[in-house]
Amino acid sequence: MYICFMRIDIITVSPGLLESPFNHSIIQRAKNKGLIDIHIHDLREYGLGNYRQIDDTQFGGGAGMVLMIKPIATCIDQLLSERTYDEVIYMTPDAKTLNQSTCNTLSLKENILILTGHYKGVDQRIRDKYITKEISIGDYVLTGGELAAAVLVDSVVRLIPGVIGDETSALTDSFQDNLLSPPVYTRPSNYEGMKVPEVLLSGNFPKIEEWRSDKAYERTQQIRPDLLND
Ligand code: 6GU
Repeated sequence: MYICFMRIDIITVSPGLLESPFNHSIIQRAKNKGLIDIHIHDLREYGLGNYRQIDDTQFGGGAGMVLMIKPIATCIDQLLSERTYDEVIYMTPDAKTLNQSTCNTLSLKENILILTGHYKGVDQRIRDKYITKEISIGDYVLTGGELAAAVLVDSVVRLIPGVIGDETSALTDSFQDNLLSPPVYTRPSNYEGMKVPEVLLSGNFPKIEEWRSDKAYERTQQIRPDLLND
């Protein structure tokens, strides 16, 4: 039995965007196994007045709506009154980029709260008061933080023991050693004259390891030389 258990709460204005990623494949299986527990909170339910208002125009002028303090604060305060969170994360393009090292660290946490933004983002005071970590998933802009949150959750959850079938596979991923993965092959060993490298068929495992490590280094040198300098 695995003793590991992680609870993830996500605050969003578009719960529907998170349905599919968390209800299929490996993440769903992790939920069914009781390894993780994901709770989605619809910010609209904390909206103000009859129209359940959650956003407003920004002070100082400019296009785009900003998510207001009150609905988010009410939602976060309620969650904080129920349990302690190891991290309160805000998904936003104006943050440090997610990498494997951050995923590894987060996979060891028990309770994580994720806030996703929309429109122009959230009132800065929410970030100042509640957020312990801000994460972007890359140097491009998405319509909202939901898909980024799905990426974050997927990359973290798969590292929890028991989530992926093959215990060692998460540790031999690309990036775990700052190297890209070497090429992989399966049957047939000869496809229309395109042959699998001989060494992989040799059964000589030290040689195979050496070949893989050489190829990983070669590939990294070619495609992501920046990783070798980190
Ligand atoms: Cl976390 N949010 C949005 N809206 N766009 C992004 C992002 C996050 N990361 C990269 N682009």
